[in-house]
Amino acid sequence: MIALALLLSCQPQPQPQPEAELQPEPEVPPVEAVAQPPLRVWIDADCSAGVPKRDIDDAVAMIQAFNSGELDVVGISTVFGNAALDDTDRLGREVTTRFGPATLPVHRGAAQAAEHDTPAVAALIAALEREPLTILVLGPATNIAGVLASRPDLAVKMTEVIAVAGRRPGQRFTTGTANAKGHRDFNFEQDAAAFESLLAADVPLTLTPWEISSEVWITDAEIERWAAGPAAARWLAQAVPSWIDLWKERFEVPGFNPFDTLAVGYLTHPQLFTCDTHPVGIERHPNDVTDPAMQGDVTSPDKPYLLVAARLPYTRTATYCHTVDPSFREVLMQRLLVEAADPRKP
Ligand SMILES: [Ca+2]
Repeated sequence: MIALALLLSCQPQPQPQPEAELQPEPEVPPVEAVAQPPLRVWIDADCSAGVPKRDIDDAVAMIQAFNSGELDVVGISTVFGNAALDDTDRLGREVTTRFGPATLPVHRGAAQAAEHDTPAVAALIAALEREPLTILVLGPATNIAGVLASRPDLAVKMTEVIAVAGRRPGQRFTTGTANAKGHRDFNFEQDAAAFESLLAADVPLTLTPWEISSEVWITDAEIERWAAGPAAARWLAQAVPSWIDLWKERFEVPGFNPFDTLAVGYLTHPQLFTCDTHPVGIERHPNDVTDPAMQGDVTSPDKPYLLVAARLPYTRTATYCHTVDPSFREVLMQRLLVEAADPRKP
């Protein structure tokens, strides 16, 4: 500051000019907003839309991503989870072929936990060798763990991994008043070792867990708008009935939480998300299963939990997104109801 003051004091003072010599001020062209280039992302998904009573959210999230100009989806990999791999692979291809970019490749991944020798792992390795990528993990993290197992050096090419998993210590995933039994942390529990390797690799990890998606509801009113919308939304509307019926019957709620769409929304509309970065770790605690139909294995006295909290004793951290602005549902709807950006698509 002192140097600047000295410099100014040494500048010659401007002399007053005769009025006739004054030139009109040149017009300053308006500053145009510079659009960010789209974020290059890889989507790993367990798409089960249309399989009776199985989740539709992967398909919703994929279409949401395809219709988001903020994102450039460069690859899709499929993984077991919401349904068997034969179904998730077939449906991942169908959604991509119908509604994704024309040349977007789909790669078959793991059929079970710890299966790493797959075309999906090879393709993701090749993609990361070419460029850094943001990775959306919408199912079990098995395929990503496969990359890290054979090519740990590629962790630095993972710009950010966004996974649909995690919880606060002691938190139960309950829906409605009829569901005291709660859900399991499905993606995490399908392959806890995969998440262990994600934590060990120290890739930037963001979680859009059950807590945040439980704030967003897709009800009959939204599905009626899908049914009257463009081809992708109509396809979702014909696939969703048995899924929403399951929620109505089982949990006595009028709709369902579109889990995986929060991961995509975190990338496209971060201003709507409230997230905190806290220590993250995997701990074994008593099994919270009370209903095997809802929560899986009842035989083990304990099970692993992916936990995030300020008070946990870990140096490894993750960004945990817990609150989303209520406007997110309409943001999501607009992404599903927009006409396909690719004119080659219906
Ligand atoms: Ca999923």
